[in-house]
Amino acid sequence: YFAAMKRNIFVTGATSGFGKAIARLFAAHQYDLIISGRREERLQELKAAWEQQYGVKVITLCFDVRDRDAVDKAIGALKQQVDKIDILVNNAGLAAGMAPIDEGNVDHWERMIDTNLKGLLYVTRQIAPMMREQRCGHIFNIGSTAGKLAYRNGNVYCATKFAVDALSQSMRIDLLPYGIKVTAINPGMAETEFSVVRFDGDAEKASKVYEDVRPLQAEDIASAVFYCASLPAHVCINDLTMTCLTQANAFYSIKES
Ligand code: NDP
Ligand code: 8X3
Repeated sequence: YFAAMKRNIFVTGATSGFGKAIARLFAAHQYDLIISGRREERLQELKAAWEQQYGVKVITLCFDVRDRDAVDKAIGALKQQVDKIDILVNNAGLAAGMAPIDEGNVDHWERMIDTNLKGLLYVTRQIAPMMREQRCGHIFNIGSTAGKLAYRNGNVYCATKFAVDALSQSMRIDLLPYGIKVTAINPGMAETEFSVVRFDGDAEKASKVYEDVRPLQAEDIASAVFYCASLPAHVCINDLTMTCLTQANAFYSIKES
């Protein structure tokens, strides 16, 4: 009976950074996991480690969120294995490059729009009807301080996160008649693989982003998500913006003294 009551969480982009920390924290609290990403090896490693360490069930789904058919196929197969999804975390995302608008790389732009925006939509379109059927559920969208205030050379990345902000607001309205919560989590600078990805593997350039600051860590974001997910049924945190102590917003931060 208790096995049937067990809660689960589906985290996209769980092979690294926030997604990995979120999945681990929920596993530690006995949630079954559905974890996704493109790196199959990492998914398998995490599944083996967490099933052993936490005694939870971990389903891995290896797909690219930009590939609509792959999303539909993977989640279609998932629906044969689980009969509910308690929590969805739309986390998979990235920044590619950081250039003024007149010099931007159009391939970078498309990668960000396809991942951060269309990928989030493809996954949500599959999972939201399940939650509607269940008459409950909780969707987290990982936005950013970059989705609240634009910064220099942030242009398209900021635009995708502004769009996520709009989607979180609108999804909440659409889904609240069915008891589904929608929470936007908007972190500021956090040390993950984010900047290494943004600067195409240039570790030195990436580490410069966090020079003289004590950035958020992935575990900080995981704690915030867990807090929001642990509130009573009638309470929803709609929008949570979090930064490290020396950052005020996407535009303004100071050096650690
Ligand atoms: P990481 O690079 O550490 O993690 C990104 C995750 O997204 C990886 O697991 C990656 O998995 C997955 N991912 C990326 N592209 C795709 C894709 N096309 N299909 C499937 N999965 C994909 O970065 P973060 O943890 O920092 O980023 C997570 C989210 O947080 C992003 O949406 C980012 O924009 C946002 N964010 C980050 C901040 C930061 O400063 N770090 C601050 C605010 C928001 P794989 O490569 O295996 O596919
Ligand atoms: C990622 C953090 O500072 O590049 O959303 O906007 S930042």
